[in-house]
Amino acid sequence: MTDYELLTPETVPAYVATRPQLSGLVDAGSFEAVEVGDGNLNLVFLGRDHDGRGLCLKQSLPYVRLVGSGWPLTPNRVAAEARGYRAAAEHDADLMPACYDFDPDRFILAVENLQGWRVWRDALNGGEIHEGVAEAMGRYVAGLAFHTSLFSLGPEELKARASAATNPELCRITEDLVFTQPYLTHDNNSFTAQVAPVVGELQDDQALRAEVGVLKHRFMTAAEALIHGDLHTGSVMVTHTDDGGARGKAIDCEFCFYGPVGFDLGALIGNYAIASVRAAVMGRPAAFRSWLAGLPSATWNAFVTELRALWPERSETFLTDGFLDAWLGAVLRDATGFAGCKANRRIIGLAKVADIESLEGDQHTAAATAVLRIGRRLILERHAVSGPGDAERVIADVIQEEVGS
Ligand code: SR1
Ligand code: MG
Repeated sequence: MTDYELLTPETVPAYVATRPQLSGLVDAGSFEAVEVGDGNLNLVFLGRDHDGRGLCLKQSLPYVRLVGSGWPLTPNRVAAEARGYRAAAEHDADLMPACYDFDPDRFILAVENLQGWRVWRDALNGGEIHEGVAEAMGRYVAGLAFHTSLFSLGPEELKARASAATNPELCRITEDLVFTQPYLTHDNNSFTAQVAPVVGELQDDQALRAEVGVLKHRFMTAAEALIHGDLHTGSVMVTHTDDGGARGKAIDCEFCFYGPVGFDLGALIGNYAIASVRAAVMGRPAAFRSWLAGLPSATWNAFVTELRALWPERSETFLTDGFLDAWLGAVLRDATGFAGCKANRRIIGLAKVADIESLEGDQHTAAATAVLRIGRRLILERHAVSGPGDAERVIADVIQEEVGS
């Protein structure tokens, strides 16, 4: 039971008719919607009117959809998501869908219906190349990092924004599912008997535990900028363009809060690693695998290029070019470690990914083992990285060792 009305495909048209921001965009009378939510948390409706004009409505349930009403969760997370959309629209409207409406009473967000676009994870799992999307995500992270941080905001404004953007319930999910539970025996964990010895090694490794603690502490205390907070490849939509290129947009920013900038980059890199492992195990064509192998550099280099381009516009001029170099080094080390944590959690903890779960038998064991070995090395070796190529080498080396190609 909820104390607000949940949408159904049948009630969406009447709802659209009551919202002035939406009834001007589509014809509510002919609007038809279907529920397509396949994520872990929310209801998602995609619909179109008789002229093909579309909308996407996302409504928060008062609990975690993946688990059910036994795990209550604030539906007001949709307010965090609205904040994330607004922040992106202020500086680069092209890297997220347009956001049309936010209903704080029924916890509904209305955004652009990306008709014909696909979830990037599904495209990667299908062996599809979308050129330029990894770069677009690097620019997206850089834009947020620059425009919502001390680089652009005065000290009072920065603190006011960080304080308004606290998102404790969603952060707690990440703290537990990404940083804590995978390294302990926990009811939320699940893995096959074949993978259990590798999980055991990870959970017994005290050096690793200390480093994961350092990363968890950074996640919980480093309020550098507004970050997306859950920027895995399932939070990116992709499409091909008529000229043979591709586009990408970030979605699903309900986990956003003021955190370490490297966390979003790490989420991407960790999921690129998972995609690379899957591609190796499945024996995908060399061209696809080599494109995948270069995604960490593609995202990182685009992030750095965009940030350096914005840097002369910074308002905090006490921060020198030397500071920027030092900060980028720290972000790279954070991103590498967070990538490892994001990889490990998808094998050990709650909320797995189709990349690995759709594999069976020996393929599944080889892939899960490789992801965990990559995750461990990225966490432990992050202090020595000097560029994204170091993470790429770890991923390639482990794939060679565990998959043999
Ligand atoms: C209980 S929520 C599980 C996961 O879904 C979201 O996409 C986040 O990744 C979260 O950790
Ligand atoms: Mg999500």
